[in-house]
Amino acid sequence: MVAMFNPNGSRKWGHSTVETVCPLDCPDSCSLAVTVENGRIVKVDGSKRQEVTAGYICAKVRKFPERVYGDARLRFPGIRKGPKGKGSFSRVSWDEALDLIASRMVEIREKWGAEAILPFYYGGSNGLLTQYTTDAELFRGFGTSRLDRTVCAAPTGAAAEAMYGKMAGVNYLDYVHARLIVVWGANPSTSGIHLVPYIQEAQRRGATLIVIDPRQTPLARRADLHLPIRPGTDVVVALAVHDFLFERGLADERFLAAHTVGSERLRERSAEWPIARAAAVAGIEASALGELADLYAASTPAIIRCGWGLERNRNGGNAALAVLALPAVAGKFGVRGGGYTMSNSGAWDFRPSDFVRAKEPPTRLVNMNHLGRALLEFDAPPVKMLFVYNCNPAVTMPDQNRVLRGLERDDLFTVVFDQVRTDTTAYADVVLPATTFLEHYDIARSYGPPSMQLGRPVIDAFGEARPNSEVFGALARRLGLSGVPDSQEETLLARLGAMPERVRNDLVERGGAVAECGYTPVQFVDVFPRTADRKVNLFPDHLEATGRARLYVYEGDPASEAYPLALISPASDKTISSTLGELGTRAAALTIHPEDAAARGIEGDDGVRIFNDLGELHCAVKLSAEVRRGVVSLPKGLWRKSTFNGLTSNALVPDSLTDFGGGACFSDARVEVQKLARADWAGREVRVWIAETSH
Ligand SMILES: Nc1nc2c(c(=O)[nH]1)N[C@H]1C(S)=C(S)[C@@H](COP(=O)(O)OP(=O)(O)OC[C@H]3O[C@@H](n4cnc5c(=O)[nH]c(N)nc54)[C@H](O)[C@@H]3O)O[C@H]1N2
Ligand SMILES: Nc1nc2c(c(=O)[nH]1)N[C@H]1C(S)=C(S)[C@@H](COP(=O)(O)OP(=O)(O)OC[C@H]3O[C@@H](n4cnc5c(=O)[nH]c(N)nc54)[C@H](O)[C@@H]3O)O[C@H]1N2
Ligand code: SF4
Ligand SMILES: [Mo]
Repeated sequence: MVAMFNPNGSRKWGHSTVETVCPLDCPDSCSLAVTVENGRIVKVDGSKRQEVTAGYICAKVRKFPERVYGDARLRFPGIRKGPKGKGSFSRVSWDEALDLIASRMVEIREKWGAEAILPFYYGGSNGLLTQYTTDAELFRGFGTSRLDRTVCAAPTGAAAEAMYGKMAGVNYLDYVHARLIVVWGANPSTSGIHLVPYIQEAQRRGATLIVIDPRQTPLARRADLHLPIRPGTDVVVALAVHDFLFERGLADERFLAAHTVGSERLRERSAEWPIARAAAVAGIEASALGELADLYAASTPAIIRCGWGLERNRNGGNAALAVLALPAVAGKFGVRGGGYTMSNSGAWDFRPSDFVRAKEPPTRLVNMNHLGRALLEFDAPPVKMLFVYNCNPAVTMPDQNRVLRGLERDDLFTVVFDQVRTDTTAYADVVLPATTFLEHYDIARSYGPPSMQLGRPVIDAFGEARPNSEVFGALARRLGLSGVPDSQEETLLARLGAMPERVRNDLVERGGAVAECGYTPVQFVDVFPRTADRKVNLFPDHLEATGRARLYVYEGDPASEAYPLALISPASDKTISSTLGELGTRAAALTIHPEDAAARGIEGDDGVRIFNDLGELHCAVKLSAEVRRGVVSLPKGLWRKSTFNGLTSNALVPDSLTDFGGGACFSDARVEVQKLARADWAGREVRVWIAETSH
């Protein structure tokens, strides 16, 4: 039956081009054309099936065959044979590996209770079949601890949910109609490349472009106005625009009365932030902030592309609220090319977790940003088994040193299920090989331009790799949980069966084509808030109860005299989070403003030591005014091999949480930087890390 989805797949001989989709954690969800020759992938490229993809994709995924067939790929299940962290394994069969995991799960449940097992997963593969299917049936059915998946989009998601009920955002296609585009804490030139041509076309048609980012991103260079604010100050910048709108009588009182609640309380809080005060806190010229307010008030259609850069700090939830409130207060909805774009993943009429049959048990909920604490400090019960999939927490979670100390625990049984050998698999007791999206079925739901597409295997599974759905299904069967499918085809059919009929038909009848692709809703014409009263909640005070936040209140900057520099870690064009980092061949460099470097006697060919009370990191340095003074930047997604001493920026990131939403505070790392004596980085460590990168 499933063959119908896969007319060309896994062909052993001959040449074919198969249509599928990229499910990586990127907003674009490109439609792909994959060329296969004699059962081997020879080319991955964009297809035109999805309008926004328009036949081109990023360089990362064009290189994906190097990952599929690369040296780092896991071929077989393995059991640890050396110390934790070393990553050496003896090959075992799937049956041996799964029997061992199942028997450990039973033993742990008997001795400590099932809550001593912690599943740990995130967006490695963002599809609807690679998570919330048999994995959820297994872990819910067994009664393990639950994971609060907060590492990304937690504060922005909480804000968008509370304020708008995650109303659908503006499609990329509609950006050409805007007269003003504000790119706020987003860097689409790297992190969602298909938006860029629409912004450029709007500019050709005369639109004004404003970028709000501590770095001079490629779009900031082409913008009419760039506000290089200090990280974590977005909330006061947005409140100053609100204050300007309210005080000058430029707020859209008719819209506020008809479609919102809470504007008076927002107005009170924004009154604290006149432009001069906000500009001083944000470290920008008051005139530039005034210009933002003026232009935003005066331009229609005006659109805000809100990214995730603004959420990754202690003020991140309030920043998202204050930014998303702007189109409501300024009356920017109701026209094509006006409104906002945030994540669209919540814009569908269902949530993936709705499809899980097993009820969610009321077990311990662990905030994933506290992984290190969970492993080292939790008792009642302690974490005795960690089951990692779709995630690389040894490098991607806050407070890396604490995470690594936790992973080193001898009495912790760690399973890591991944496609390649990563910094996390090095700590596994059992390692399991996963298929890539070119070897299994998936359903990719975009969080950028609204689309849903069927992904299908274009080659046979590499080595003994297996899809998530089958592995968790097989474990469920061993543990006596009934009714859990253990083939990916069954999982696919069950998911399709649970989808709204229109979406299912699009996916199936058009041979796995695109549902909703050309859907270009105008906010407040075609789509409305999905809050209980259908209004925009400008002061969702229930959020105050869920975090430590007071709404629209700025919590200050964590900088100190000892650690004055803000370290940020924006997305890089080499990796998607840490995925594809195995192909990296260059040592990472810290970008620092030339004046900050000069003040510390640092020159371009030096090594640097970046440090705070949590740890220190040694790496190369790049002097550039693309970061503002007081801010330093290292790429997101680094592997341990990328730096001289085997740590990533997360070694300097506190595991404190955002004002609400429980999010990660990656941009709250405050550090000092010193020149590294050459002798320090000409040592053995350097050779090891650099040598490993040069395959
Ligand atoms: N190539 C590539 N693409 C990706 C990813 C990747 O790793 N690589 N990751 C994917 C994922 S998981 C996500 S969540 C998205 C993220 O997509 P984006 O939000 O676009 O990416 P980021 O790089 O996290 O942050 C965007 C910008 O915010 C800036 N920034 C940092 N701190 C602040 C701040 O406090 N305020 C403001 N205004 N700006 C700030 C950074 O300098 C950066 O340029 O991208 C996805 N796409
Ligand atoms: N310093 C700093 N750290 C950050 C961020 C930052 O801005 N700064 N950004 C954060 C953000 S936005 C995010 S989203 C997180 C992401 O962090 P993670 O969730 O850890 O994502 P990845 O690093 O991409 O790791 C995903 C892993 O899943 C594996 N995988 C992919 N598909 C499958 C599959 O089908 N089955 C199995 N079993 N495995 C699979 C991949 O091979 C990869 O190793 O990182 C966060 N970390
Ligand atoms: S990572 Fe993003 S841009 Fe690259 S192919 Fe996938 S969806 Fe497209
Ligand atoms: Mo993310």
